[in-house]
Amino acid sequence: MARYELVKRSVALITLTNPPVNALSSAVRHGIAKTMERALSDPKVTAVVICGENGRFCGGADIREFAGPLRGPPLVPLLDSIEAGEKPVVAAIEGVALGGGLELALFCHYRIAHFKARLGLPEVTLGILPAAGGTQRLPRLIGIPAALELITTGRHVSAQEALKLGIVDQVTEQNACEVAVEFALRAVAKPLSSRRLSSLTTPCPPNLDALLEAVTMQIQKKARGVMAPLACVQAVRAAATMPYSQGIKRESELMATLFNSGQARALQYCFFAERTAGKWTLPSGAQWNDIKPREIRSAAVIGLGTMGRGIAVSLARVGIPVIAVESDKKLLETGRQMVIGMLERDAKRRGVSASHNLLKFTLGLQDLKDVDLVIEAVFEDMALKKSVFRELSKVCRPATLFCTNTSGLDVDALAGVTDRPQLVIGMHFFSPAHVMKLLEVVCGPRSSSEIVATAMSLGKRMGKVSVAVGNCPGFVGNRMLKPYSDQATFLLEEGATPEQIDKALEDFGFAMGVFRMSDLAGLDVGWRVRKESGLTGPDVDPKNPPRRRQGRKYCPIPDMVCEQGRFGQKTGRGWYMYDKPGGTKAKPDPLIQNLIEMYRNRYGIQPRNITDQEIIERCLFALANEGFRILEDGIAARPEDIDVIYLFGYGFPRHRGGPMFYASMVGLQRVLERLEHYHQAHPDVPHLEPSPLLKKLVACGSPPVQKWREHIKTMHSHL
Ligand code: 3H9
Repeated sequence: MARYELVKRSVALITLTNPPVNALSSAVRHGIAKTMERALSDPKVTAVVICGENGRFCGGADIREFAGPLRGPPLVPLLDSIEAGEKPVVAAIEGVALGGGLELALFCHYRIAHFKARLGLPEVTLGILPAAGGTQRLPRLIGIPAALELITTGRHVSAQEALKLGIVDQVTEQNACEVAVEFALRAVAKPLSSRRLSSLTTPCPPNLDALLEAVTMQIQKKARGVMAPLACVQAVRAAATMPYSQGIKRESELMATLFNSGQARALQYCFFAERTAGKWTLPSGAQWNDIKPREIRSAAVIGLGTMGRGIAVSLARVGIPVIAVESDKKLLETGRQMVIGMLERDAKRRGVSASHNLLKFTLGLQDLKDVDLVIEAVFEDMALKKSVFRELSKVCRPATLFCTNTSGLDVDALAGVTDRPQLVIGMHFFSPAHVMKLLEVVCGPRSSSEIVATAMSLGKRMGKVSVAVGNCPGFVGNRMLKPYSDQATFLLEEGATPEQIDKALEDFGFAMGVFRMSDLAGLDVGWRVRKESGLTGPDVDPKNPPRRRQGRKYCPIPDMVCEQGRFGQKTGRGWYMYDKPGGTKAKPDPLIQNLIEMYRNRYGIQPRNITDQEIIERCLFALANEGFRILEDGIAARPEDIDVIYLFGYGFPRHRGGPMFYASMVGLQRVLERLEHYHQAHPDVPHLEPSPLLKKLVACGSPPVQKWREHIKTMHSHL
C-alpha cells in the first residue's frame, strides 16, 4: 500500500499504491507510517519524496471507510511525524491531490506539481471539513481569503493556479517524481523551520470579522440549511485567531459534529450514487463493462427549438461534428444564430475557442444519410415525431442510431415506425440542455445493448450524468413529479397558498418550490398534456363531477390559472406576478389568492391551517412512494438512480440525498405510517396509497438503501 525504494543512493521514494485514486485507506496509512519510519531512521537517506502510483498522487481519505469504526493509524499524528522530521520531504503531485491527499502534501516541506494536476479540499462537498490539518495549514500558507474560498466551496484548482496561490513550489511538464527527487537533493542542506506550516502564524486581513461575516451570509443564502460550509468558516476563524495546536483541536471538534450528521451521510451517499448510476445492467445480462459503445464521429440534431439548440451545443463543444436541421428557412436562420451565440459564450466562459466549423445547418433530411447518430428534438407531438422517424428510416444508412429527445412519450412506439427498432433509444435532456447535467437514457424493450452503451457513453462524453431508465409515461423524473405537484395543488384547495408551499419546500432545501419552478418551466406545457389526456378541456364529459377525473381526485386550479393566459415567467404572470414578461422576481399575486378563494367558496371547501410538516410529508412522501412503484415496475434499476435523477434534474437538495435516501433517513416505517394516514384522509388519491415495495421493505426491517436491490431483484425489469 506504500512502496519504498531508494533512488539516487540517498532519496527514499515512497509510492502510495491503492488504485484507482490511492485513497488513504487504513492499509495506506499503515504503509506511510512504516515507510516514513524507515526513511527517517536510515542514515543513508537524506531526503524523501512521496508520490502516487499510476500518475495520481492521492484522492484523499478512503470515503468507503467512513461508514465503519476508525481502523489503522489516525491521519494527523502520522502526518505530524512527516513535518517534524529533520529530512526534507517533497510531495510529487501528479493527477490529483484532493482532500486528505492535499493535506498530506501540506505536511510535506515542499510540493512539486505536474502541470496537469488538480488540487483541492473538496471535503465540504461530502458534508465534512478538511480535518487532517487542512483548515489550519492552508490559511497559514495562502492567507485567509483564498483559503476560505477553497475550503468552503471545495473548488479544485489547476497546478498553475496552485502555483500562483502559493500552494505548490514548482510546476513541471516533466515527470513530477523525477523533478521532485532532484529538488529534494538540492533541499538537503537548507533549513526546514520556515517550511513547517504548523510553526507559521496565519497572515490575517485587517477586516477579518467583516470578511467571515460576508462569507457566512453568502453561504446561508446559497446553501440554505447546509452545515459543512459554515463549520468550515468557523475552523478557518480558528486558524486566524488561535495557535496551531488549539486550531487543530477546534478543527477536530467541528469535524466530529459534522461526521456523524445526516447531512454528511447524505452527501457521501450522493458521491457514490453518482458513480453507481453509470453502471447499467439489462435484463439480458448485458452490462456497462462488457458492451462496447459505438464510436460517434458525426451526429445530427433535428429541430432547433430550445432543446435542439442546447443539444447541438453539447455535441459540438466535445468535438462532434453536428448537422442541425430545421423545417423552414426562417427557423433555421434563427436557430443558427442562437446556436452560434451559445457556443461562443460557452467557449468564452471556458477560455477555449468556439468550434463553429463543426456545425452545419440544413433544411434537408437527406443530408443526414451518412451520420452515425441522429437526435430528434422536434416538438413534443407523437404524430410529428413518428413522421420524422419514418423519413429518417428512408434516408439514413442502416447503421445510423436514432435517438429521440422526449420528456415522456413512448419510445417503443417511435421505434416501431422505423426500420431499425433495436437502434432506437430515448435521450431525455433537461432544459437548458447545454447546462443541465442530467440525461435520462430511455431504453425501449427493443433497444439493443449496443445502443444503450452508446447513448450512455455519449452522455458521459458530453459531461452529463446519465441514468438508464425504462420506458413508461414520464419515465422516472416526470412520472414522479406528478404526485409531487398534485399534492401541492390539493394543499392549495385545502388552505395553503403557493408562497407558503414554496417556502416550506425551499426551507427544506429545494432551489425552488413547486410553483416557482412551474412558473419557470411554463404552465402551458402541463396544460396541453392534461388537455391531450382528457383531464381538462372540451373533451371532458360535462356530467363528470368537477373535482374528479378518471376515477380519482382532480384539482382544476392549474387549468383555471392557464385559462387566464397566465403561463408563468414568460407571460409575466403565473402562480406569481413578475415585473415584466420574462422577469424572474416572483411576487405573490392577490388575483391568485382571489381565484383560490372563489374556487373554495364554489365547492364549499372550508380552508384550514396547514403546517410546513404536512406540506413536506405530503409532497415528498408521495414523491418517494412513486419512486418505490418505479422500482417495483423495473423502470429504474436502483434507488440510487432515482436519487441521481432528482439531484441533477429537479433541484432536490443534495444534503438530503435524494427522495429515496431521504425516505430511508426519515425511516421507512414512519413514511409508511404517514402515507397510510394521508391516504385514509384522501382515499380518492391513489398516489398516497403506500406501494407494495415500501410495505415489503418495512416488513423486512427497513434495510438501508444500498440493500433494497436485493428485495427488488425478483421483480420485473423494463431496463
Ligand atoms: C478526506 O480526505 C477527509 C480528510 O480531510 C481527512 C479527515 C481525517 N475514497 O470519480 P471516479 C472511487 S475526504 C474512496 O469515477 P475520476 C470512486 O468511488 C475525501 N473511493 O474517477 C470510484 O469507484 P468505482 C476527499 C474513492 O477519474 C473510483 O474511485 N476527497 C475516492 O472521474 C474512480 O472514481 C475527495 O472528495 C475516495 N476518496 O475522478 C475526492 N475517490 O470505480 C473524491 C474516488 O467503484 N474523488 N473513489 O465506482 C473524486 O473527486 C474523484 O474520484 C477523482 C477521480 C477526481 C479523484
